[in-house]
Amino acid sequence: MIPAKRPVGRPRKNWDVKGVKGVKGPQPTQVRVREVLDDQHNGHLTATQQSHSQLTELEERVNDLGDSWETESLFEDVIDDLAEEEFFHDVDACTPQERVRYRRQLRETGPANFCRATVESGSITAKKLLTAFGIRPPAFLEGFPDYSYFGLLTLALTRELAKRPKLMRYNTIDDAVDLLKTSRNIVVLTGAGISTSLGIPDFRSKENGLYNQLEKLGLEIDEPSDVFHIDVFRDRPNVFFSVAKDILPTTKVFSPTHAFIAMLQNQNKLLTNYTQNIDNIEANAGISPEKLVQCHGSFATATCQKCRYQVPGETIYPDIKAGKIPQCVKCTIALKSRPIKRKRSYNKSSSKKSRRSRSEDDDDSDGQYDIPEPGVMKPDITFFGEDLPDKFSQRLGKHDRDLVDLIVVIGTSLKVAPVSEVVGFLPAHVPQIYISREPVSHANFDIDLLGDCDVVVAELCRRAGWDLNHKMVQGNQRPSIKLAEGYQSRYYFETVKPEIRS
Ligand code: CNA
Repeated sequence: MIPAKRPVGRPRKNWDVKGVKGVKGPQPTQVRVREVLDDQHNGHLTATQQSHSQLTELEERVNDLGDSWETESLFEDVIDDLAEEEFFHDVDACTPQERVRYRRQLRETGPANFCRATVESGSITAKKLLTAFGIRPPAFLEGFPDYSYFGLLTLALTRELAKRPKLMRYNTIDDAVDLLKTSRNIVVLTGAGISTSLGIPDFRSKENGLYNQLEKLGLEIDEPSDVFHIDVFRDRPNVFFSVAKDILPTTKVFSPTHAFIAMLQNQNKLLTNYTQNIDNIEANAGISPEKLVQCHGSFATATCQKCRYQVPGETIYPDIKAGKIPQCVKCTIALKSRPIKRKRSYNKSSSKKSRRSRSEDDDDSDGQYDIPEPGVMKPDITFFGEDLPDKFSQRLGKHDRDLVDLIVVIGTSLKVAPVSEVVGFLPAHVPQIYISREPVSHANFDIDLLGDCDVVVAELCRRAGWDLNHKMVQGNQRPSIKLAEGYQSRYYFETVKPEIRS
């Protein structure tokens, strides 16, 4: 069965609990972690005995790494908020070189030997070692003894080992270019970042991302992703329609990155473009429907949530642009011919309706008459909590897995499952290139090309001798490129304005 779309690392929530906007301070899990640690701290063991028994426990835990992923539940809920693929300057952190060394040592020696050689030998604290794996020591553990960090460290090691190991023979930009030139079956996995240069905001970019904008709208939601959750849509479609106009595709243009993918297709190198985007801009660039999997559907069509009547997406664009909830025309016509019935009298027991049944109810609950309402038209995009189209898992598992010879991931934070799991699902020996503004901490790519994807793909094409003919790419464009400190396969690209010759 295809798993439903969900934000990575977030458990399904109880939607009946209403969130409080902008809640700050320790979350329930963090408070629980602190309680557990307080209990341990105030217990009968002396600090030395405690530390010794905890070290043995750490060794046991790491020997057990395969099973611990599911069971380290206390820290599991907080680890996503602590994991950042950047260096910490405000805490005692490992240097970039130490990070690379520790990560390699973990893979080469195995987790038990690794713990013996590091925390157990006293050469480094668990607190500092966390930073080698991109985990910021959490504020709620501050002041506790070092063994308090063991649970988190175990999870950090588990996460690291669960990642696909990097292929050490691919490191440079020219390696990336050679891979593009020699590969015949490229899987390109794209996200919202490939459309931001066209003015369509992504979700998570700090300044312009949609999630950042939501705070200003004052919506009653727990988390920004709730705007796109099917349960919230069924209950309060206005939440989605209050932001839908911002991601509505209104343009027939496409970005240089879309043009790059179309170019790979025209060179018979594109196996499949898995896009998480719903803007359908791939069509504008000429990417063929046979080569395209719109993992999260698109605005191209819309369906009535009551009678399942489907219309071309553009039919409901005027309502979306006006911030209105589009209603089904078929239901409207059918309902006009139905007689209006008088309601049953109020009955306490029948007032306890489920959330679901309330949302589908026809009743005008304030009035005396049963006034039926037409269904809400939902664009056929996959909301959180909904299954992905069958084509996603069928093409991936039954077709692409055996054929793919290069994976290129562009403009996605890889924070939405199950698409985020594609890179781990495809064979680990197939080279992987990541192109986006920021690195990710939960996957290991062979080469990271960081910066504006339009700039990166233009440079790759220039080096490959391919003509990426697009008006947003200047012929004499040359980015400035820097190797990231401590890495041999991570590059930062910065746009350099082309020289204007008089
Ligand atoms: P995301 O989590 O917002 O990640 C986007 C990533 O792209 C971030 O890491 C950005 O740093 C990066 N990025 C942004 N602009 C650029 C750029 N110009 N060059 C390089 N990198 C850039 O979005 P994801 O796609 O990872 O998440 C999947 C969601 C987003 C899907 O469910 C989509 O439906 C949804 N979405 C789609 C669109 C669209 O169709 N255009 C827009 C907004 C959201």
